[in-house]
Amino acid sequence: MTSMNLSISKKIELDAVVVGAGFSGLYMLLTLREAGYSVKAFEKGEGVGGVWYWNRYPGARCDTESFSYNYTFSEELFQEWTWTSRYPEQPEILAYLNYVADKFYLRKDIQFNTTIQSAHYNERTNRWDIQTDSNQHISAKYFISGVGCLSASNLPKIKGLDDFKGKWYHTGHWPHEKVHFKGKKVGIIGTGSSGVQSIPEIAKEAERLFVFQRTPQYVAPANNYPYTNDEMNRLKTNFHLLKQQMKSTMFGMPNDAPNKSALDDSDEERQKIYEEAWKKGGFYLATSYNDLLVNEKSNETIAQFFRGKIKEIINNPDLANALQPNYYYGTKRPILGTNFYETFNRSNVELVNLKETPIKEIYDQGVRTIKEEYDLDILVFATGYDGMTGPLFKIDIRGRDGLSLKDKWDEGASTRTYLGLMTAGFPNFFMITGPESPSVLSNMPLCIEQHVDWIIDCINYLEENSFDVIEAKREAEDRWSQHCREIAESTLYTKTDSWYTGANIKGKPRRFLIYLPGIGPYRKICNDVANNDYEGFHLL
Ligand code: N01
Repeated sequence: MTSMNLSISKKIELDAVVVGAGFSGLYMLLTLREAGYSVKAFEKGEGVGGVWYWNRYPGARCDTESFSYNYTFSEELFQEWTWTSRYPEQPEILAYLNYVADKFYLRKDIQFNTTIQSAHYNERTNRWDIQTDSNQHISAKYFISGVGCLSASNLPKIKGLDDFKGKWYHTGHWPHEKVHFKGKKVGIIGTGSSGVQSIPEIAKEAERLFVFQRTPQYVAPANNYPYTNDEMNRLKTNFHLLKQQMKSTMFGMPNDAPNKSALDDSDEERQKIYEEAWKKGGFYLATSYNDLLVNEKSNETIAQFFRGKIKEIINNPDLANALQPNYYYGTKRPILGTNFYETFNRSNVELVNLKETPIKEIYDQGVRTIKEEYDLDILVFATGYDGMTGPLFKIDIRGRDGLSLKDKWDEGASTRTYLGLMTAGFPNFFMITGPESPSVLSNMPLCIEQHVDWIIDCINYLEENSFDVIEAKREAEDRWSQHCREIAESTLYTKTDSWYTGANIKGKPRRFLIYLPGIGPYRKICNDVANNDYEGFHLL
């Protein structure tokens, strides 16, 4: 192992560099340090938190239930932390991650306000040469990405934004100070998870709110509520059981979808199940049956259920029609909301249907569609992210022969990884929740823990057996990528334009980059690979 040398020159020698101080970076840093390696995490923000540091928009909260949206590696930590409600708000998650950073003394090994600009593999030394924006040069044996899947924001190139005289914000880079909407005319573009959460909150304050909607969405009620002490105590008492259940399911939640098709039930039975799930709120609707995402007819049953609910909630029939979704339910990320549809009944809220009247441009006073001008004081972009590969491409990562990750993955639709953990030609470079891992379709903290545990075991194995290098074999990654693709193509996911497929980013190769069977089955595959002397990897 090498020792840290921060003071003598700008060249720092480390065993490992971790990018980011969100859920991934914090836990990776902790495990590496506890195993005795010299390691430093580099974080662009001023504090820990990753996406939860940046996403401070009104209404921002997680839609995974609190008790499962946390680390499970430490029972002590689980017992110490008390969540206040079913879905944690952004400030509460940020407070949790700060608590974790303090509890495990992580800050001393994190350099904040620092962006990793490049990481180049040096074939002569078998190490990564890493450069930061504060002109530091670091040499590390292991380069580990904890950049997350949704940290590269997508600001659509709409003509005229520079001319806009009002203020504009992207939900993914919200200011730290409160944005005041009172008395303001506000426009918001986008009705994905971020838009759906912020629209009702902004509407409560703004004088007028114009919602620019391109695709109507299926929004299930979150049904948030405060936890009682009894409920929290019950969850804490059941820590081991919960952890065991979460580790084995597809989504990393304590319960899975029942082994039943939506078409097995009569219309009445199905309606009853959907009604109950709607009342419970959360992802219960999405997991009502096991074939909603593979069978068009089953999917249509739940799509119709949503359309009926929207008609019940919305007072104006034309408006209800404009809010009717018509893509396959669940093939864009299922959305949970609180009073989302109800907000359109407010007199200060207007839906602008971009399917009928697309945005032409932004002008100095607001947004111009092909039909009308909307004068605005504030414009909010809830327009999402260049998912999965976007955050990695922000760093100039180069492997063998100087090949950049971007060039390797961008040519055609050729993003290829082995297990979503590594990619051929980039030795000792690990990705936490990388493309082609279960990531965003399973419970993220749980996926992160699984990846980090696998990576630390792998590094220990390499060190104990005096290997300099681990690298994915090309045939192994070809097989894995094809396996991921075949599974995706047997579902309805690939039939819809979404950030899952990269279709939201102009010019991005269309490719579904998530391992669909989920974290439970994936964990077993990764363990088998490791137990089989890291089958599919070169160890040199
Ligand atoms: O982004 P999105 P998001 N003109 O890509 C529209 C996670 N997350 O930030 O559907 C007009 O989902 C776009 O329209 P369309 C979660 O995984 C979680 O909301 O492409 N509209 C869409 O309506 C989520 O899936 C939480 O037609 C344009 C919206 O912008 C992911 O982050 C909270 C446009 C983008 O929706 C991303 O969610 C927040 C244009 N040029 C986020 N470009 C929770 O845990 C884009 N749009 C609750």
